[in-house]
Amino acid sequence: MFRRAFLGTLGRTIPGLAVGALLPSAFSAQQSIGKSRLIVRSARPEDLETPVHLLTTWMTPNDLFYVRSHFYTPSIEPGAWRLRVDGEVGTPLELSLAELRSFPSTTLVVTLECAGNGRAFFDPPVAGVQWEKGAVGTAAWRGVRLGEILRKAGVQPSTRYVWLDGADRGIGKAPDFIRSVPVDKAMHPDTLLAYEMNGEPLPVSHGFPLRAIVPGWEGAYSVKWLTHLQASARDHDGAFVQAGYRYPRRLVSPGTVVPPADTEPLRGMPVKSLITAPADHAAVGSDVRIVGFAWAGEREIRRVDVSVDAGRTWQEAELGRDRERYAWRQFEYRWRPSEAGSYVVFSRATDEGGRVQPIVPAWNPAGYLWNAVDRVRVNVGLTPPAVSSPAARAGAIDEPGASIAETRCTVCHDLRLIEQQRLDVDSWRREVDKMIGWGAAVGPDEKERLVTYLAGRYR
Ligand code: HEC
Ligand SMILES: Nc1nc2c(c(=O)[nH]1)N[C@H]1C(S)=C(S)[C@@H](COP(=O)(O)O)O[C@H]1N2
Ligand SMILES: [Mo]
Repeated sequence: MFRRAFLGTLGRTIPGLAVGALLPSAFSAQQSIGKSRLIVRSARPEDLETPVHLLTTWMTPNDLFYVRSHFYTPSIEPGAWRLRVDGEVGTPLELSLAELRSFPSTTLVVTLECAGNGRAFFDPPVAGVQWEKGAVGTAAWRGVRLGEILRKAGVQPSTRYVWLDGADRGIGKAPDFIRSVPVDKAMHPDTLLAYEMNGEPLPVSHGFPLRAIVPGWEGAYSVKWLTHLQASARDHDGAFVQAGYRYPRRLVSPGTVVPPADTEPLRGMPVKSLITAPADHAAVGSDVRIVGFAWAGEREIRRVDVSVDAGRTWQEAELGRDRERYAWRQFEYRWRPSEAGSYVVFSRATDEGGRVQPIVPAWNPAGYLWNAVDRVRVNVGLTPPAVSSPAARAGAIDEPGASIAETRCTVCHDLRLIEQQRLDVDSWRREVDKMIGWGAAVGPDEKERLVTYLAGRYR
């Protein structure tokens, strides 16, 4: 039946007071120890995905929780760390960790999901970390209400947004990661400044010593390594507010380049479900537990339906007892197949507002909010043919092109960030231009050769 994790046994202890003394490299090495079962989309910066078959409990242990960091993980000395609160406030504040911990605390179980979770499934492919299904997890976050700190600072009625900034800095000339939360959501009693995750101090990868938790909204609102809150009468004008985390206002043809003016910021999250067992291509017997999770941002899950015949008929799954407003709900459907064969199993969630998962999610240029009806193929009493791994990518391996990529493109990050993309020439040219803008030293004579090489090799 449904299994629940015990708070006390989750994750690993992070020696919060000692970490500040370590060098940044030692830091990341220490972090990856506990995360060894995750899929490395990039080691530097750290983008780690949870294999979905490991999501067996309602609460995700810290060492299995996905990590999404745009830039290098900052090293913070907790004794010297302060949170600045200023802008449209009567009394600017500078709070130490001890001062923050002296406010009344609140604990909420919240599912956090990256807006780009499922990006790998969009067609045509889009640039970005190629997350499959596991950039999502659920934890108990303990901290102080953001609204309480803002009130303490005497937040002014002129405030319409609260800007959140963390200690990480853009690599090269890449812009700083700053996010802007509309004041109603910032003042909502469920929006937290969290210093604990599943009963432990925040792990470094998850934002030690303090992060925002903006429940029911895509993960990028939950800014890690917080150092600065600024109340403002206007929205922030940085790239992570005006260009990133935005969605086309209208349905666009796949492949369209959409100017920022035709987009709006992502706010809540769509309805979604995920089958965690059986695994895709698993061999199963005659009594199968089909289990997974369903979530819908700020909304509750009303039901989950499962199909074991590729969508011809649907049966309602049982929902787990563990429930919290912003947390996913486990589902289970007991299936007793009577005939051997290869079956396609679907899960489809419906939320309290009647929203249902689509078969085909809307394509969008950044590959956000993938929420298709989930599916796995399973084999009942058959020995399936070995699934051949995708053929090595075709395309000329142009040696000079490869050496340009080696020398120019791995200065700031893992080559994996490049190898996982599947882009055409125009999309690769846009990526290379973006990287040149951020400081990649690609000579004018090198650029087209590099673009041709990348588009031939990684498409
Ligand atoms: C000055 C530092 C720097 C250099 C040099 C650099 N990149 Fe990047 N690149 C970044 C950063 C920072 C990210 C991660 C951004 C994020 O996660 O939001 C990134 C991410 C990427 C991604 C993932 C998609 C995306 O846009 O986030 C691709 C693809 C990529 N780089 C390609 C390249 C190529 C090709 C080169 C060589 C021409 C290159 N990079 C050189 C800084 C750099
Ligand atoms: N300072 C900072 N906060 C950040 C990020 C970041 O790169 N820098 N990534 C955001 C994104 S895109 C997501 S999905 C979540 C991921 O949180 P996690 O790494 O704890 O899973 O953190 C958000 N907070
Ligand atoms: Mo994200």
